[in-house]
Amino acid sequence: MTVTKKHYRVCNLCEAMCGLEIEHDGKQVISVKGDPEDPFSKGSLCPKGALIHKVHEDPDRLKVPLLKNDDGEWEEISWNESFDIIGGKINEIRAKHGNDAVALYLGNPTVHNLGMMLFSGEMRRSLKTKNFFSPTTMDQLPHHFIGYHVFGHALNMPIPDVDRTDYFIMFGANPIASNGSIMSGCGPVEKIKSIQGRGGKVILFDPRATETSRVVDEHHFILPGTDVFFLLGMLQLIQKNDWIQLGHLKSHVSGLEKIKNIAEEFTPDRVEALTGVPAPVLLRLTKEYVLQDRAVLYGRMGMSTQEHGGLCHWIASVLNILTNHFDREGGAMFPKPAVDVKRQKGWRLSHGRWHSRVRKLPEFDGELPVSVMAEEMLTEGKGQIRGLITFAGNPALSTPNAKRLEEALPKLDFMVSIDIFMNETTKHADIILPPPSHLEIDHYDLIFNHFAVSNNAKFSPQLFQPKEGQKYDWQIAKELTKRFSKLSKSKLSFPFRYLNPRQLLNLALLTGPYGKWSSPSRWFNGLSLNKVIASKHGINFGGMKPRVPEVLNTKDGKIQLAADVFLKGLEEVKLLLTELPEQRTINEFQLIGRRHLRSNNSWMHNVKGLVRGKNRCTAMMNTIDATTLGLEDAEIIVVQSSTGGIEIPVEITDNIMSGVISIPHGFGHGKKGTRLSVASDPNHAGVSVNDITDQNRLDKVTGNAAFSGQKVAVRKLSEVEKTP
Ligand SMILES: Nc1nc2c(c(=O)[nH]1)N[C@H]1C(S)=C(S)[C@@H](COP(=O)(O)OP(=O)(O)OC[C@H]3O[C@@H](n4cnc5c(=O)[nH]c(N)nc54)[C@H](O)[C@@H]3O)O[C@H]1N2
Ligand SMILES: Nc1nc2c(c(=O)[nH]1)N[C@H]1C(S)=C(S)[C@@H](COP(=O)(O)OP(=O)(O)OC[C@H]3O[C@@H](n4cnc5c(=O)[nH]c(N)nc54)[C@H](O)[C@@H]3O)O[C@H]1N2
Ligand code: SF4
Ligand SMILES: [Mo]
Repeated sequence: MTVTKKHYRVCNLCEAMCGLEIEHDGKQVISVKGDPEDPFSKGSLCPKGALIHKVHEDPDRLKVPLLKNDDGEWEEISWNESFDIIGGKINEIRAKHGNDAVALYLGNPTVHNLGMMLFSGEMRRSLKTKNFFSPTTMDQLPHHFIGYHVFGHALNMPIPDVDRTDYFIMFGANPIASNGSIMSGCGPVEKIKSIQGRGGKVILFDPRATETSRVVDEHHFILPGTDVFFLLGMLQLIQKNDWIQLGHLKSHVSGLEKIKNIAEEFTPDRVEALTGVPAPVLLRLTKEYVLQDRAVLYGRMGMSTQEHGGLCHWIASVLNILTNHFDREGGAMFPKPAVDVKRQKGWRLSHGRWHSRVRKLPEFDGELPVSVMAEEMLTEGKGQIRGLITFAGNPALSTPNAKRLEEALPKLDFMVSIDIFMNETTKHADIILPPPSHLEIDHYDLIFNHFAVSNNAKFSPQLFQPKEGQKYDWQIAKELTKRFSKLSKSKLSFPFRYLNPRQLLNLALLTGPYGKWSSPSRWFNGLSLNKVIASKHGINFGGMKPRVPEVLNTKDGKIQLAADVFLKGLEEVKLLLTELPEQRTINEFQLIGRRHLRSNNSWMHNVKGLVRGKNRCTAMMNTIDATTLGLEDAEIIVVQSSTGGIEIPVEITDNIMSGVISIPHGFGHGKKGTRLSVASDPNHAGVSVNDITDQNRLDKVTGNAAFSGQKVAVRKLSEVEKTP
């Protein structure tokens, strides 16, 4: 008779951090449910978490290192041999061409993995390269930017207190599909319903009527890339009517005078013309927001990855601060995580210490915009990237104009990928090193607890043993670091040389804000790893508490309302507005993205249970536009941009603004050479929208990729085929 057991852990597939209750027999998973006793997630779960074991069981998942031989065929090799080859090849490139000739891309799952979070930084340091990249620069860079320039540290990112707010305005976020981003908290539907249940209101601005628009109180269409004008319109009304109330922040802000008249030209009528949002809506919402005691403005991907992403996040924070909706319950607040990465790492923060070689774009916190990666490989000269390490990333599908990167990857002298699959990126590597699955590792969320709507600590022990001899992500990073360090004449930092992830985590918890060693009064009841492990379902320390001024790391210890980078950026935008808008032709559209609850960026389409049903890789288009173009539903269209074209079925709907089309990212699995079963599934392989996104479209202030609002031309495939 098989004995079934229960295992408790945190799902590390997205930012929500749902507690899982996994029933298993020691070898196989029997069921995955939401853990009702997890004090943070209270039983919530999504289809991805419910199928987390299908990634573990996926026959396509790699388990042994693979080397591409001279004939281009894959051979199994031993772990030690692969570490030595990689060390040799990478150091050879560095010795011959300099440290910058090797680039490192740390992909999205890095931040969802304890071992990688701890050890990838060591590897980064050992490489001493200026060519470091991650999805930060096509994602949340504006959040870090205001963290740094306004509050003094890139991780000082204000989080909306959704559990206690009564008035929640969202720009460009779709939490019902994404489960919340830079707002970790499970169960978005329940959260929205409970705001409504206490008499509150939720408002959403999005060019598409999304899954989230269906549960909020008000959804307003807004033209892509114009959110900043709406926010400036709110600021104009607040300043003109003298609705400013700084509350307890009065003695903690600087720059109030400098921002006094910055929004005066953004009158409601002008804002309506720029954004498509009726002037009365701006007037009413601004008043409601100001009058509500507990209100908050929040923006996510749609507001971050657009040409004015940095300015949007700046003005949104300025608004929350000026209206007494900041550092107070129900407003935007700073979490206090049990492991404070800021304190532990003593991060050196910077902006503009060096610039990319070709386009001269500045680094931020040691990393360059991912949009320059391909050109740094393809442009000859000193400092050209000739070697690449990708760790948990699929940039051949994820990055702007990834087609160009696909051209560049085969030309590299050497490439290594640390990944669980042979996919569109890793197939280009010379060596692939596969770490264990998500159920075979210990986990603690070091990063997303910094964005959590209430403070928590939960440890997830390893459930299953990996294949014998298989190395964990952190061991791979450590082995490679040792080899790269030889050339750099550096060493692993002291604790990383001797301690494993559990020991490092224990140290961080003990010395963290709730830790046993944080003060003598906590000596008997403070936090340690043992205490967290014993709690099984996790410990919740309650909601966010006011943290200003203690949390601020700025030079004068105050909130910087008027940092120069933003003031300058705003002046440039105002200049652009003096140019006459171009007339739109019927074929011209603005492109926006899309996420779906049952997929996860570029890598979970291989789970059959998630991709069941109709093809989700479609171009959504408004019924009126489709009629004008004579299109029928599911007809193939050609979407052409400045960088290329893709063929994709159109999905005709009323749920999108006229003049806008929406295409999801992360598809394009049909490309040859992968070992993914989805590659041969014509219904779900899809096409890659990043074959047509333009790497030159950036948020000027931050350097973040500007996916939203890119101009594209749409034609019927049959018409394009007719044209010689
Ligand atoms: N057009 C467009 N492009 C976008 C976006 C968009 O909205 N529109 N979104 C952007 C955003 S926000 C992000 S975050 C990026 C994501 O882009 P990437 O950083 O490329 O991340 P993923 O696409 O999630 O790919 C993750 C990779 O990690 C592997 N992996 C999964 N788990 C592990 C693990 O535990 N260890 C290791 N070693 N590997 C693992 C997977 O097999 C996969 O290859 O895409 C960006 N690209
Ligand atoms: N199921 C699932 N969950 C995920 C992911 C996933 O791939 N699948 N990815 C994870 C990652 S890496 C991230 S970064 C988060 C992202 O989390 P979210 O930001 O919540 O998710 P998105 O679906 O990207 O939502 C962006 C919304 O912005 C809208 N939008 C586009 N352009 C504009 C604009 O100019 N203005 C306004 N106001 N809106 C605009 C889009 O229509 C879209 O609905 O999700 C995470 N969670
Ligand atoms: S919402 Fe995110 S954390 Fe929760 S189960 Fe789904 S993928 Fe996992
Ligand atoms: Mo992301």
